[in-house]
Amino acid sequence: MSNTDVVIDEKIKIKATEPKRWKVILLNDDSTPMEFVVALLMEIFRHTSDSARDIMLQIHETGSGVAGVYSFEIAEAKAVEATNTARTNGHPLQIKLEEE
Ligand code: TYC
Repeated sequence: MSNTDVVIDEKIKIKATEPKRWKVILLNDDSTPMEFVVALLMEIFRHTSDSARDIMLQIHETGSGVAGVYSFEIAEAKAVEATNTARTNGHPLQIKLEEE
């Protein structure tokens, strides 16, 4: 081996883990309109109309649902964008992030 070859330490290789993923969770409330939540899930979280409707109904019936799973930075940006859109339209929609 020449003195310019790179040796990857096996211990470092094993310790390198996948980056953590974060769930963006929408919570139910009594006044955010169903159609607004469906539109938000389609526009910000890139769902189809069918999957957006399914998730919205799950939130409505169980209290919460996962809009998507992302790196922390993307999850935070989408949560902020969705919250701002909700507030701009006068809706109380609550969103939280949870580690997967
Ligand atoms: N429960 C709301 C209604 O009956 C609909 C709703 C769904 C609100 C999902 C928030 O994250 C939510 N209009």
